[in-house]
Amino acid sequence: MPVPVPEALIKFIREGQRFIVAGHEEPDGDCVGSQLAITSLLQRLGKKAVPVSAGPFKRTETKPYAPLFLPCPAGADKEGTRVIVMDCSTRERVGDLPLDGLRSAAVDHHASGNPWGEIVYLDPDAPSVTFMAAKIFAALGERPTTEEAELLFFGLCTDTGFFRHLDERSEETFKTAAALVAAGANPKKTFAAINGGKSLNSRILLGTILSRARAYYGGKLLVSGETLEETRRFGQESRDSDMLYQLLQSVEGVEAMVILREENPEECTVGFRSLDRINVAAIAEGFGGGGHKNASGAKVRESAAVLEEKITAAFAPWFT
Ligand SMILES: [Mn+2]
Repeated sequence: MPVPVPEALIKFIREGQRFIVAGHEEPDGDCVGSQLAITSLLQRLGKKAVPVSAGPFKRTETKPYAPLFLPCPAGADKEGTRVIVMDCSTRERVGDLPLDGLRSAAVDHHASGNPWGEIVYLDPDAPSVTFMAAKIFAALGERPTTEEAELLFFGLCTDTGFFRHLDERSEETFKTAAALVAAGANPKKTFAAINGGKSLNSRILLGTILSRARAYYGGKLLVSGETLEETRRFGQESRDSDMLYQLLQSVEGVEAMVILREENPEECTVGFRSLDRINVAAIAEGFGGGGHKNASGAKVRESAAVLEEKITAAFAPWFT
């Protein structure tokens, strides 16, 4: 069962007059959708609300929303301003925004981390924060407008991989999806917004990364990566890891996947995915990261070659 919206959060929203709605840096569709839908709701309730983001808006589907966000809170008057932080597992992930010292509430669904806020609405089983935001709408007795429903649906589809990551325990998620469609969200349009509009170079990059995939543990673990040189050549525009994981997870017998991206010669960001039983959040935590059971990440000061050895070794207990 979903975690109920805390009474304290409803009170926090009802009693506040000015809000800053924050999210994590490098926002994804769930972050953008939940921030903008909650901002819109607060404004409809007669409150002042602004969405802020440290950016950058790297993903194709989030770019159109970038101009709606402020880089930092407007005005110097912080007295009485409250912060709601969406989809963000730690204070660090909010990025370099001057929000400390303000009363704050966090809405998050990450299994690991330490959400920042005096009120924490945490539901690690929630498919997305937009799903939780839809619960906040309901708890306030509000039905989403068409635009708000589109934003919430956009986030729900992003985090569930358009419902591909859901299992038989997801009746609530589909009920929420149905309610959002009833309120005007258009699945076909959302699918195109999330999956279309990519550059040809980004597709060539996908092929390049795929062509180098290495199999471990008899093919149960697949590892590949993106070099600095490739980032320079193909750019970061319209990168989409979701498609990369989708292609890798369609390989027969695979149980987990790892993508290593060189940020510089001594540092990599690592993405972990698993199909089912393997808890990649626990593995990511071993490298200073975190996330969800089936999807997690870490940033590690280590060369890609050394890191690949260490990471593949960390999977050993799952395959023996
Ligand atoms: Mn999310």
